[in-house]
Amino acid sequence: MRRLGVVAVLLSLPAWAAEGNLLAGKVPVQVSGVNDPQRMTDGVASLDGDEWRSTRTSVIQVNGSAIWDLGEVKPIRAAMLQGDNNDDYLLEGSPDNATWTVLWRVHTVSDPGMRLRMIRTLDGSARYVRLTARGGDSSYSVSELELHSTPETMADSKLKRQRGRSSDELPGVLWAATLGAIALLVHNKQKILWVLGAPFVAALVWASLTALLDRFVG
Ligand SMILES: [Ca+2]
Repeated sequence: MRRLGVVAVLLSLPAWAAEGNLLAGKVPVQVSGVNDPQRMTDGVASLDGDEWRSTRTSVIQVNGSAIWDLGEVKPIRAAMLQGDNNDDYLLEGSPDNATWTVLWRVHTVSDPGMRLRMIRTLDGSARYVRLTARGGDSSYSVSELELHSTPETMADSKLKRQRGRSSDELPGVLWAATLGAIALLVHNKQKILWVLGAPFVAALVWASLTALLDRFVG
């Protein structure tokens, strides 16, 4: 019985952690020119000041957009967005995915890298929410976006932050190099190659495993 209680608490943790965030865990219903849009609503932001293009960020192309469906028209009173510092982001709302009004013009900030912007004085409502980017240096990315119907549920301190890696391609390259090195050693049965190559292969295996863990754990 006690074990069941623990399981129930664990199962309720994601909802509890995302309390009040209308976008928590939602994926967009429409995406154009936006890479990895799920990263904007997975509950994990970049470290403040982290680089704009990383495994924590969703890169938005010029004229790119993402649209989320909240299921029904809901009041939107507060929002926060962590994005590249020197660009403007635009959040618009719609009752029908056809007519749009501006909910929040997200301003630039002077400190470099991924930076959090928050607002608690919004007075809009929407079923559909659209995010686009403009201005700045045309290098747009967002790591997390939250919308709240009441300002009280939104808090900077509740937002989890983790450093992103600069590239998704590195693990693939590492695994290819590791498998290639192992195949070479197996194929060449000369002892000297094993002696010289073993530390290299061990280092590659270690780098590949840590890159894999980094991808799935953090
Ligand atoms: Ca995120």
